[in-house]
Amino acid sequence: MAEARHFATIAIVGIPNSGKSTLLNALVGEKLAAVSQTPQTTRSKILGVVNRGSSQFAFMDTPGIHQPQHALNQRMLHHVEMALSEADILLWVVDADGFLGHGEKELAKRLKTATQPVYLVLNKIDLLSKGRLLTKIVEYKDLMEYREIIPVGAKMGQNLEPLWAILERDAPEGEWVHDAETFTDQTERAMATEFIREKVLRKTREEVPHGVAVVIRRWIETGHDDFPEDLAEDGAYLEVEIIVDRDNHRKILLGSGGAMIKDIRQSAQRELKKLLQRPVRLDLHIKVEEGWRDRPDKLDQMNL
Ligand SMILES: Nc1nc2c(ncn2[C@@H]2O[C@H](COP(=O)(O)OP(=O)(O)OP(=O)(O)O)[C@@H](O)[C@H]2O)c(=O)[nH]1
Ligand SMILES: [Mg+2]
Repeated sequence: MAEARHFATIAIVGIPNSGKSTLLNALVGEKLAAVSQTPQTTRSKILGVVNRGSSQFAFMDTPGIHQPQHALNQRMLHHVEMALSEADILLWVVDADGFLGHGEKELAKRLKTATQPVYLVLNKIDLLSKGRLLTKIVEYKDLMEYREIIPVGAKMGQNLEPLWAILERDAPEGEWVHDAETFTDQTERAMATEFIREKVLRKTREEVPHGVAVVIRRWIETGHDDFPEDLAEDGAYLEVEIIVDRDNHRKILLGSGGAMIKDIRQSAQRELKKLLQRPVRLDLHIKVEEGWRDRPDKLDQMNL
């Protein structure tokens, strides 16, 4: 008789910057989600599928939970709620090197009301000693009950095997939902958009990253009238708008003599070449759209 199949939907939740997207990428073994040190990097729900033996795991990376200040943030939190309601297993990712603050305490209150088991993932173990890690475990144990507590270092892929072993042990019996080749629900276009925004976030600070959105206006392949003559035939030419909230943010993004936007363009182009595995030419335009984060029509257009 064939071995029984197992299937689990797993929500990856936590406050901003704890390393949720880094963990998703590490578990899937592909870069699916943008990663940066700016809180609120992830704005939607990102699926990553992994098959191991008889088990299929559907991980959902989610935006970091925070106080919503704009319609955009409310939509971000809606993605988290969706993931929390769909999942069989909740992975609560915390920055073990960080301070256990108000955000974590509020989240613990929310997770206590969940019907699913909560697995505490203490991330960034590369940054702290064994002694401090033990102190952290004690602090978090005070907040609520966990099915398991698993220390990992998502960035360097440390200690992921024990996490896999636990997930394989606990995945409920059930048919696979995704076919064996599927590893994400993200289109190349969606990933390209996110990776361009990631480059902007990595190079800007404070208020600028939060007010930035990226929209691919045109994606042109060979044969089109506007396809650049000097681009290799298998290349892709992308006309991209970087939307900012204020005119002074536009100036910051441009940088002196256009140095900043040039830098962003070059690093985004490199990243997209890796993603698409062919030559890419990016054309970036900065556009000011004041208050876009509170405009439902804009958010709809951006699939947020
Ligand atoms: N040292 C170290 N840094 C890590 C580790 N995991 C993630 N980081 C860093 O933490 C920062 C935040 O990582 P993300 O994966 O973007 O965090 P996130 O939880 O998805 O953040 P939001 O999308 O904003 O909610 C990045 O600078 C990562 O490189 C880790 O294991 N060790
Ligand atoms: Mg993220």
